[in-house]
Amino acid sequence: MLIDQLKSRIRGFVYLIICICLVKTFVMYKWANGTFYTDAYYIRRSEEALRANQLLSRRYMLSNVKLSTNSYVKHDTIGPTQLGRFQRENATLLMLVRNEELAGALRAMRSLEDRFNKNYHYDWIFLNDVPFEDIFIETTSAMASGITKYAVVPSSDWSTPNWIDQDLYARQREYMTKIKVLHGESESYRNMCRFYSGFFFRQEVLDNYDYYFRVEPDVEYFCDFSYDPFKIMKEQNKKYGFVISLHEYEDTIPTLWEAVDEYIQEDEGYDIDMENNIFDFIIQEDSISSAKVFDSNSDYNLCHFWTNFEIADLNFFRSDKYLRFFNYLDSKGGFYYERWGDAPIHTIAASLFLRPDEVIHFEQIGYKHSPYFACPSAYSYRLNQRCLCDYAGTGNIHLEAISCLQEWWKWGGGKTFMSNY
Ligand SMILES: Nc1nc2c(ncn2[C@@H]2O[C@H](COP(=O)(O)OP(=O)(O)O)[C@@H](O)[C@H]2O)c(=O)[nH]1
Ligand SMILES: [Mg+2]
Repeated sequence: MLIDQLKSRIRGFVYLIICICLVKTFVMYKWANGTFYTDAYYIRRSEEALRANQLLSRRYMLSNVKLSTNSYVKHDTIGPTQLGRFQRENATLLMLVRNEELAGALRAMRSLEDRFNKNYHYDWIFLNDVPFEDIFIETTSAMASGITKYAVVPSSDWSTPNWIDQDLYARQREYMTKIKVLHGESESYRNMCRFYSGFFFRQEVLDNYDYYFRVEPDVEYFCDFSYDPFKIMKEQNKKYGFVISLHEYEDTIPTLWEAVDEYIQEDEGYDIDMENNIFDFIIQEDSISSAKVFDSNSDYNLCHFWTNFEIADLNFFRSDKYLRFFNYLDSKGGFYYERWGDAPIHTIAASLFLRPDEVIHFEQIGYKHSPYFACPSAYSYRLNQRCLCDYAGTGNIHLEAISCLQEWWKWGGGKTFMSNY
């Protein structure tokens, strides 16, 4: 009897040991395979991680909007409530483009759609000097979240006027090629620059719009937009908006300033209000730092807004002031005999006819047009808006001597801080 009891105890003990060993093996196996943790454990850990990173979380930051300490844009115009999905201004996205640039056009569209337009569905307008191919129309329409429109530029807006001396024009192109001016030989590039200087805003397809946003193939927008730039333009009565400003190659505009100077004299203050305009931003006198690196042979310091990004009030370009100015410059033939770009033309016009507060530097928009880019300087903003740019990387225009942002801060619209509002 006693022996039976003893046997049963020993058996029980052995079973217990076996059970302990089995559990231990199971636990060690799970541990070794990383499957030991339970769902509850993971949930707890992720909650901890979430709490620890709340300061960096997008939702948290958006609900406590403080985008940048350096913003020009008023605090109350930014934020999720302003992403009012379908509230649009009377505006369009605009791309002048060639059929063969389709891939780059789609890349640029995708970037702008993902970062901005998917929330607004602004129309896209495509212009070309020849008809668009079906594949172009089909694929860009598919990429757009808004309506797409396509128009061919009339040849009268895209050709040398009959008063241009063709022999002189040919000799000048040859000369510009010889001295290695970028696009020095190109006739189409000159047509494009003249078109963007004096004709794009007169295209019928743009007639019913007030604002436009110029887009070029292969550009990239680095950050989620934190506001609708068209809304800012409208609410703050801005006529012209830029992201990058830099110095122009003087070889492309050797006599431009001479013509501008003549125009200013002839105007005698009729259109140009020297007391209130932004003239100081573009003149050499008293220019600071970087301008000295890019010394100019005229009073023009060569600063211009880089017009491959441009958001503007079309009515500024449609105005008699602007048209008079353009016609005067056009009559000099410099778009063809030299290679005047639309960027210095737009910039000089804005500096002559607008007040500093009518031009806005969109410093929150991350943007790249090779070889330069602009990347918002505030780290918190870059996190918040999921920016894909390397602020310290090569090509950040604001870290390069060629930039004119310092001139803009000092002589143009200045630098306004959020705390100033
Ligand atoms: N349809 C058309 N578009 C052009 C032509 N030349 C330039 N463009 C467009 O005009 C814009 C500026 O031209 P681009 O070559 O990018 O000049 P860059 O930015 O100064 O190097 C881009 O949107 C081009 O697609 C042309 O001959 N025909
Ligand atoms: Mg370009």
